[in-house]
Amino acid sequence: MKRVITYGTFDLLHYGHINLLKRAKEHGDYLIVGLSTDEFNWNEKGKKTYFSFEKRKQLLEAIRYVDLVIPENGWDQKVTDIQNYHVDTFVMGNDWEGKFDFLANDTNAEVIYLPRTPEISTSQIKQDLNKHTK
Ligand code: C2G
Repeated sequence: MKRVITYGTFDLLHYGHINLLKRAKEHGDYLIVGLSTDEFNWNEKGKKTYFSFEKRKQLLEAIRYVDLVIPENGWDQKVTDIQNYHVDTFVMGNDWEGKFDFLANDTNAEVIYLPRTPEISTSQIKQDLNKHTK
């Protein structure tokens, strides 16, 4: 069984995320998602999520491509996650291009960056919603 892992906040969940998860799953048979906790988002990414970790986890677990959701508590857990979950392939959107190449040296995992879905982002959604409200 080929195991794939990816990480993110996934808030607000949109089709760009789904496109990423779909393509990540195509690289194996089992997809693990490291979901950023509320504390990690706030303390490390400066992001206040709209949905709590539990709600974002519920959403991700409902996606057909996702097999397991684990908490992402910090930047430094990827090596141990890859080892503990016997991951073969690490996937991220190419806005992270190059940032995680070290994982290929520190683990046996292949590192793959996939093109983002260009026209959609959570900030774009928020901007559009603000425009359309009176
Ligand atoms: N993504 C995408 N297309 C978009 C938006 C996002 O392909 N239009 C991808 C991102 O490239 C990322 C994943 O969807 O691979 C999750 O995006 P975010 O929730 O924004 O993740 P991020 O905050 O970048 O956190 O340790 C890694 C971090 O947790 C990644």
